Amino acid sequence: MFGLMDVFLKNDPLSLQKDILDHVEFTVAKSRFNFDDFEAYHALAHSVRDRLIERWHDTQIHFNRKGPKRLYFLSLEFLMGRSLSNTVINLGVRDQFADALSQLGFEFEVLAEQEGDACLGNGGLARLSACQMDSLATLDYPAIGYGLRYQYGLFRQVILDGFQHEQPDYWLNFGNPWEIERVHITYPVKFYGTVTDEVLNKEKHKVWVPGEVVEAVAYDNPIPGYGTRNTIVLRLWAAKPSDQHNMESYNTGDYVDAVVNRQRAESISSILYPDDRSYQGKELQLKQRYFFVSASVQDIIRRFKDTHKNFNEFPEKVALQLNDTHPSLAIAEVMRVLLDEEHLGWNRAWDIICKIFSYTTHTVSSEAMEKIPVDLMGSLLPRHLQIIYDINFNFMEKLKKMIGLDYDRLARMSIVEEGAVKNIRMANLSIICCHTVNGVSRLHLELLKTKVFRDFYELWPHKFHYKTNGVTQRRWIVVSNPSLCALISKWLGTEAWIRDIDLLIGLRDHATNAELHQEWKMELCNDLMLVCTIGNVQVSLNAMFDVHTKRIHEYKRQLLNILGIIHRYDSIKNMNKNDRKKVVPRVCIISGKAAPGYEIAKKIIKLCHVVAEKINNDNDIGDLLKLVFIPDYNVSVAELVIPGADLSQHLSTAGHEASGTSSMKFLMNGCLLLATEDGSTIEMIEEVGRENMFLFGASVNDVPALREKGPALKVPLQFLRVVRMIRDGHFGLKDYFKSLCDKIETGNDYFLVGADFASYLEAQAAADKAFVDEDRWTQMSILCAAGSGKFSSDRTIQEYAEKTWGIQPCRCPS
Ligand code: DL6
Repeated sequence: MFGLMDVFLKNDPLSLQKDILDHVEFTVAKSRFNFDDFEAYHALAHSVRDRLIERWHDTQIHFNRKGPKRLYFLSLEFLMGRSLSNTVINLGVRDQFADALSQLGFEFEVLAEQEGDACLGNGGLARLSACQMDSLATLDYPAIGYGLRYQYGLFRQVILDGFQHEQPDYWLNFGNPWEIERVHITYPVKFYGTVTDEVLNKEKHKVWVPGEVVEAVAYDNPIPGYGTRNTIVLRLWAAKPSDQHNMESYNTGDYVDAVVNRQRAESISSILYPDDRSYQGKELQLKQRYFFVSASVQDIIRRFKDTHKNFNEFPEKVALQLNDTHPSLAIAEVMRVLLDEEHLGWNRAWDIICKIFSYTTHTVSSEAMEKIPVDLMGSLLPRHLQIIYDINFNFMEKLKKMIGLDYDRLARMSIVEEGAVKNIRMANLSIICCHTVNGVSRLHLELLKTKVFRDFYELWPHKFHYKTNGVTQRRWIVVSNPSLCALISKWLGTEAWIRDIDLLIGLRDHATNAELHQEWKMELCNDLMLVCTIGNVQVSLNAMFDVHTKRIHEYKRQLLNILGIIHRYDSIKNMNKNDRKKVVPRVCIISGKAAPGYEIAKKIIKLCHVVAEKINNDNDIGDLLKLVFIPDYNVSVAELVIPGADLSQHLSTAGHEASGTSSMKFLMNGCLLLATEDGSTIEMIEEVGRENMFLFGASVNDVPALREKGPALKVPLQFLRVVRMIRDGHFGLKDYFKSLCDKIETGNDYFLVGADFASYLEAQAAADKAFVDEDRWTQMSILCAAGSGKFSSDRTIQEYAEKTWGIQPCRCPS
């Protein structure tokens, strides 16, 4: 008999080869004597998955035995990227699999390239969720992630003649070996209908009679921890037609229409909305949110009730984290279940709500906060609207007693926004019902306290906290930069930093060591992968690789970068031969997607292309300057680009980036940062020292005064000159770019591109100067990596676990 934790699956070369070939034969259904790379990848992925499932089952059994408090992490977006390399590294079987494959005549890295990216998210928030899942597993926390299994992930960006076009990402086309469909784990999700009163045991209860029911089916994606047997799960919901409802239409004889209508249910989980900052209040978008929330809440309550007879212990066993307001309907849903299905009564239900929910906001502006039109909510979720009104009524009554009849403030703090269109403010709902509200950097919390949520902060200062974001070193060093990983382990004398990132600080002791410098420089020169990614633009390997990758947004100021590049080009053109010899060759790389409806962002992409066309084809300047736009930025592209970057740019207008996480990945990889003092950059200055960064621009305190100056704001001549070049058609399409230039005209320049231009050029000049001093640059680079430990998601998650969720590690025996 096997006992718990006995390992079924062996990892010796013969066992692994047999497993892979078995999967070729029986899962992929190809002959084991004849299969290609793609088929080999699938067989390999299934062999790895078997090992994941084994550990996941053991972890579940262990959690069930121990019965710890669990974290339920609700997020509408997870940007997971590829799974294979990360999984084998976390399971500790990468080399074993690579050996087994090589004996079968395949190369691990080649097969890994066969995998497509899982892009079930837009940007920062979504990739953060993926990093946090990795840390939750690694740190042995009993957690489950919940989200939506979109059939179409974030659109693919295709560039045609320099313009962005969007194409659907039907990522499941070739199957997804990393998920397990749980046909038996399904829940009905209700929409529309009416609410009636019913008397049960002499008490009045509300009964929601739905107009439509859709089935939620679970797809489980196991997430392995590193250096532990613990494997947790990301459970994604897919919509399927339900058999519970609409039988009427079959009976009326319209069979074909009835089937077609059923199929429509699947559209709920079909597409990820591609806007990263705006909620459009569309019916389908609201349906998606409620669909994933309702299925998750049913799953959570079912799990709790498996082992508990009543709800007394619910807050001791359940922590629910809202990743921004997208899942905030969960508040009304748990309340509804406790009131209408469990019949707990308002006071008990409310007491539970206030103890279990926490909320993290990822936004800095009040305008970007999510609002749902009351009419829409009332028609789709009639019972939830009633509950939200009741929560609001109670809150308003309490508030009046606390602050008096200050009607302006009461109106601002109300969950219901009055106006031509009445809205439900999801952020207000979240703050009122959650025990903790977290920002994602120290500066972000300051902005929440003083601006965005000021009224609430003054009422409940104890609720407001911050947990500076972090990223996982497993993905962003170990997987994506194996040579740097080996170098760090060699110099620290241990691989323990992969689980205990604080050890990275030990690199400081060697920051001036000539031998390390030599090896580190070799590592920094390792730009080949990046060069391959660039494609057909010829570049010099001696150049500085200067990278700016993130969603295209006015506040992220890719425009400032492009204007700086035009200035550099113009300056080189006007230099004599001798001066040109002193120029540091640059390869400028920009990459990122613009939201499909964001016209100005799309113009920025086109501008980048026309400028690149001009510069890259100008033989007069040769290798001194190149500009490349890498299309379709995603996690896999980031894994190639980040290790090869020398300098990375983070140019947000101060006060606009809640945290920023790509900067953390670059920093860990020893890439120097050219940045404004915004979001988490401020904390990076404390960790690595101002002298090891290239900082520029207005501080968050300067920004309002600069904006107020309007047309009187001074901008440098160089700025006027480069804008004039675009206006005059130096790069073509002058009419097309007119609106872009108008946006940065003095008096109109909300994001202060002109105001920060001189200081930006100074920081760029400082970067050039530092780059030619190889020893200085190398030392700065080592110190950046050494000081990056704070920005691991392990630290973030530990802070959340201890200070917000109140959960403990629960380690599965090995
Ligand atoms: O917290 C993760 C990430 C931050 O690092 C970025 O600064 C912030 O812009 C981003 N926000 C979003 C917007 N989503 N919403 N809501 O992705 O979050």
